[in-house]
Amino acid sequence: MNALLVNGQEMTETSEQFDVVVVGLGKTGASVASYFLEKGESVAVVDSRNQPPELDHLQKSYPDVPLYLGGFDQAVLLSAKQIVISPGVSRLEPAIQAAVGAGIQLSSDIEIFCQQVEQAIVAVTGSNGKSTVVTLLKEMMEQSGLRVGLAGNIGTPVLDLLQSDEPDFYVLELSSFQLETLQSLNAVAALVLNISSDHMDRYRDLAEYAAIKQKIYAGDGSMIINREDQRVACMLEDKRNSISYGLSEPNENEFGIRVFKEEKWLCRGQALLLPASALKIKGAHNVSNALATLALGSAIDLTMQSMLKVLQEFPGLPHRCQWIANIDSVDWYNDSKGTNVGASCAAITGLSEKQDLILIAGGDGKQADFSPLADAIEKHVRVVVLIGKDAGRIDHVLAKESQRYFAISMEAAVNLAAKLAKPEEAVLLSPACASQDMFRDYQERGEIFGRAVQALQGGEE
Ligand code: UMA
Ligand code: ADP
Repeated sequence: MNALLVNGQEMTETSEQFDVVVVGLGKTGASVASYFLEKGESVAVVDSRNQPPELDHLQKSYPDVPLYLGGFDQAVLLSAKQIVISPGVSRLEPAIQAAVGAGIQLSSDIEIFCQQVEQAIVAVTGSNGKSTVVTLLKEMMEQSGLRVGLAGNIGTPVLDLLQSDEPDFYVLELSSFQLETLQSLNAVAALVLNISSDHMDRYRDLAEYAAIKQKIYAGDGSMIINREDQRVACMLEDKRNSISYGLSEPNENEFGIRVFKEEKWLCRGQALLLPASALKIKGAHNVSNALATLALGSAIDLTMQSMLKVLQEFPGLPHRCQWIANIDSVDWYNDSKGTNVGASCAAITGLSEKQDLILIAGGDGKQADFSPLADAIEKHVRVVVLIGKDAGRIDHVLAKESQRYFAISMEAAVNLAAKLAKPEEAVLLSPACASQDMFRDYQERGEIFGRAVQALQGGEE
């Protein structure tokens, strides 16, 4: 192949045609490349990064695969019979648009998976709560003796599931990125948990983001509807089976909350199922997640007994409002997965019911409007410690009265919060931002926070 310059960019002149050009060499791209290579198809991989995360892994497993890094090589894209795009890359990238304009088919791992599998799929999306709900559902299904394949945005690329025996159900956590290119999903039960502002660096506005989330309801399966989220409630379609849930009193066959003898109970219609206090996961947002999972589980006929057992035992996932330590009578919570404003507002509201809060927030704000966060801080947070790229943008919208400090690293933020916290207060890391400006991902951010908190105990401050 020879190099060409087109529009000032170096491009490859290629006479070779690839069955599949994979765009992006993260987890998804590596999984897609391996799926097609194992089928004997010719594959090339492009990535805008010079050192994509799965480079070493792919080169070790398939040393002969052609790789085009440091930009989306237009000639290679045009040489594809099919392009399979990773979720982290927008389909509106000019090079992708040019290839689509030239008639090349654009697909995704989720689309390929949905075309291929015959087992029932349960699909969950929403701005927040997805991983909690799909994990709860998987545990409820297993409690009922069913075999489950769980994948998608939660971390396992869907095509990897095809390497194992067929389960009874597939459970897919789908992000808006993964829904963008999806055509063939027909889930037996589907759920949009909620819509709040996220990924505004990729979408025109909230309406476009919501319309993409709505694609999860395609087909004729049961629609699980959060009746208290107006943007979700209006997605309900006539003549479709549906089950609604919310924190209000439920009508017959709906899920909701009733107060009985001064205690809040999770209910179906008139039937009291479980006191909210019996849930290990805390906060109103998690009560809502529990009701959503009951609605999903009942749509696929799980027994109430097995669902309630799991709800009482599930301790929550790491990095989600996770209690990690009590040091000098101050509680420390890791909510590193609070990666948008809605998530952090829910975490702040939930935890402030019990304690005054010091909040550590900031990172890559993805062009979010931080004003709802400023409102939650004004009401429920005593001091804020700001970190990361968009610390200044958060500072800009905070009320004058909100006490705030800046820190240059997570360790500095933790040390500062430890000095500011009073006994019986809690320090909450809930950044309301993506992590990649300072960390590999939200897990690394949460782990570094956890280590800095442990160091306080070791006197290494
Ligand atoms: N990227 C480039 N150039 C490229 C390709 C990617 O700069 O050529 C960047 C993207 O903009 C992004 C990062 O690389 O910032 C990762 O993108 P990717 O598509 O390579 O990601 P994967 O490693 O394949 O992981 C993806 C999901 N990541 C994203 O959607 C950004 C993972 O969700 C998911 O677990 C995985 O597939 C398996 O299905 C993570 C995520 O952050 C948890 N999701 C977003 C969220 O939850 O808010 C949507
Ligand atoms: P997702 O997979 O959608 O990111 P998670 O279950 O991982 O959701 O939770 C991420 C964070 O979102 C939690 O730590 C919490 O701060 C917040 N959150 C969880 N459930 C909800 C909900 N139903 N509504 C609002 N925020 C929520």
